[in-house]
Amino acid sequence: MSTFIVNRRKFLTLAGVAAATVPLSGCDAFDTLLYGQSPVRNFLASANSLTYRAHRMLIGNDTLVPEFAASEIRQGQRPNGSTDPTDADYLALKDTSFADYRLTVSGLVERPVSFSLDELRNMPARTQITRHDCVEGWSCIAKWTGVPLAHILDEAKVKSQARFVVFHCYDTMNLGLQGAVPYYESIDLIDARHPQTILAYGNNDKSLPVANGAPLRVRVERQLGYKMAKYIKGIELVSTLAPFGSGKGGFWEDLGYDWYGGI
Ligand SMILES: Nc1nc2c(c(=O)[nH]1)N[C@H]1C(S)=C(S)[C@@H](COP(=O)(O)O)O[C@H]1N2
Ligand SMILES: [Mo]
Repeated sequence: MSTFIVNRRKFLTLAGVAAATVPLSGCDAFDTLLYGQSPVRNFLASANSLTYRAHRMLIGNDTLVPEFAASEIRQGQRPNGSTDPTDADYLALKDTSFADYRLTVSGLVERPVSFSLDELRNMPARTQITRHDCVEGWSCIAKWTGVPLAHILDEAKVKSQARFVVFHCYDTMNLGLQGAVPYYESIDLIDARHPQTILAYGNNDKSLPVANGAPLRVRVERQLGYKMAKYIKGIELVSTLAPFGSGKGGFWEDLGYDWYGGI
């Protein structure tokens, strides 16, 4: 379990404290803002869906983000969030260099499947040098190699009712009184099928380091860093995000971030 550094942003400190103290403190300003039906919360929610719709209208579904030259990579990908999960199932896989790893594909698919790392590496691959933008205010240019998520979705044959891809991760985050909750994320099928959306097993010409999400992490290049789940255990095709976490579509979304982190 990775210790959740609650002070990563003032906003999140407040979210974390609110989450842990709701039953004790009743309702303070931040509880209301983040968890209640406040006008501010509703406005933020509608701004999120407005951003989503504006993006989807203004930017073509397959519009690519800029890619960079190798000379523009100045450093290794800066690790952030969980960087060394200590969850037992993850440690067991790491012990054998992920030889027994299998990516599972489940949910609304005709053909539930799972793939070993070798199988993933033998699929059509894409390499791209892109810029990662974290909400904390830093960016990093790095090279990523992986299999297009669209290819995996085609292998599994997505059912027509599916609307989102949920990424289940190995690492759990310690949220104080709430206990350990697994990191998870979700994207819609437009981002999932975008040509630059890959399940990456390579970073800067090496296999993906543990600090950056080994053995497999997603790159969703038109979104902010927190959308790009690391330590992926499996992906699930779903029609609603309600059953997962607190129902907002991701670990950080459940703490108040926008589900649509479009950039
Ligand atoms: N499973 C998992 N995925 C995660 C995180 C995490 O803590 N756990 N942190 C997110 C955040 S906020 C960022 S900025 C990126 C960091 O990726 P990096 O370590 O390769 O820079 O991973 C994202 N995906
Ligand atoms: Mo981030």
